[in-house]
Amino acid sequence: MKLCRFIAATSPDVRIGLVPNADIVFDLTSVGIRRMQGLIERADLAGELTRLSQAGLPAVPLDSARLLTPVESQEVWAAGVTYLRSKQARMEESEFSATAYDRVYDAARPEIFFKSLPDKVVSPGEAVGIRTDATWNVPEPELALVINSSGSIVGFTIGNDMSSRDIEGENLLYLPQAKIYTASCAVGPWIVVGPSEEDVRQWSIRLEIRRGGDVVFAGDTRAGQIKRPFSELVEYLFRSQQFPNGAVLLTGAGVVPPDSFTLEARDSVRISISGIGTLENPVAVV
Ligand code: DO4
Ligand code: MG
Repeated sequence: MKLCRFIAATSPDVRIGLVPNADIVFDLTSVGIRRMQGLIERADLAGELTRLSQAGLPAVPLDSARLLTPVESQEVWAAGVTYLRSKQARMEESEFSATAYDRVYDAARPEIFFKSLPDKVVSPGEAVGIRTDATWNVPEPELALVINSSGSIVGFTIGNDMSSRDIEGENLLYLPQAKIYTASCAVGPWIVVGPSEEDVRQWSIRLEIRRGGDVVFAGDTRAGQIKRPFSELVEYLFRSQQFPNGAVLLTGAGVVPPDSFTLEARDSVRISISGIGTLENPVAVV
């Protein structure tokens, strides 16, 4: 079952939707559900969504709905160096920081960093940004965990942790500038509720970058390559920190384009995760 935020063709209001199949979205706003927050906090969320899907609610065709990011009021955080590929790429990118990446991959404490305020998250179809002062920019295709205020994982979505590799590579202390800037984080298209971690680890993650009509990069990995259990990442995120609105945690990138590749304005970034769907965004200079 998939939960989304959307705008219908008939009105500019933001609605909460339930997507039971590839064709339609049930309008939960019709039964007074105007925010996801309350639903996400429910202990019986999957059961409640099943009940709502059988309640005969008004529906609109999915292809007529404009999907918004499912991030409503949660901070977005990100884990790093959770895949061997990420560790290798970053060690190659920076002699200066290589030891730090090598150490954090094996350390008990994971790398976790703040990524975005909810209001700054980019929706499907909106442009993600590349910085004017960066020369080496890449998308990072990441499985995202949707976590409620008690620290329980309630669903999964797709995140793009846009990154400026030349800034990150110059000095690790520049990481916030390489990672946090206008339109540097896209999340969507919806939240998949129900699967277990065991199921999710079977999912494939694909990154495709198009320029003009051509695919200029494509690469794949599996969520099963994430080194740490999801519960470990969430446990560290919630240590000595409260999230009254819940949180979204990107779980790291396992697909990294070759060092010769950098994004250009008007490229299109498509991230597909087999159990979720596709998050697609054009690229713009910000
Ligand atoms: O430490 C650099 C960032 C790591 C990251 O974003 C990732 O591995 O996905
Ligand atoms: Mg990342």
